[in-house]
Amino acid sequence: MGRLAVYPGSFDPIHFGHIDVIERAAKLFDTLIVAVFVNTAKTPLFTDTERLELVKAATQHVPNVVVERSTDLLVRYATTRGVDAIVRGLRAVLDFDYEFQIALMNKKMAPELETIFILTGEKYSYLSSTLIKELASYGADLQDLVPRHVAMALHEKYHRNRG
Ligand code: COD
Repeated sequence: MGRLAVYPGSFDPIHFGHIDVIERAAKLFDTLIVAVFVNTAKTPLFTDTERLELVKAATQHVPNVVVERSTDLLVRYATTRGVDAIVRGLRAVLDFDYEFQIALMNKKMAPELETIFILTGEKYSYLSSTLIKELASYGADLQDLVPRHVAMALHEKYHRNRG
């Protein structure tokens, strides 16, 4: 069946930093599932259906990527799907504490499941969905940060009722 990995996230919305991790992780596995999950610590701007569609459109150029959505616990989802590894991206030291904590908790719950960290592409290290949403709310130019369809979806969310 080949090696299967899952790259889980909120993807609210997906940006070039995520896409870079996806393209690189897809080279390491036979199939990479990009899974849109619920992060209970965050209130999303986009619904899960919207996030799923934005991720699908942003990854259609990578042939061995499939996009799914789940409201389950990550390790339960991964175990049910027969996943070999969880892929996470690391931007900076700032990400490390959070990622380390999640990885250890997941390891405790499913010891056979490995977490693999992919370092951010240098030119994307400053990118975060949070920052992008803030910029979008001010109508800033997003062309170096997100694909065009994501920029349009952001514009629609923040500026629908204004001229
Ligand atoms: N460069 C590289 N990587 C990046 C960049 C960038 N510029 N920006 C973000 N990333 C990485 C993040 O570090 C992360 O690894 C991944 O991309 C996705 O990021 P986000 O922000 O979209 O997703 P998160 O961190 O909100 O995802 C958290 C989950 C949804 C995976 C988590 O909450 C989860 O597993 N939820 C399911 C329920 C569950 O199992 N909870 C228990 C967890 S112990």
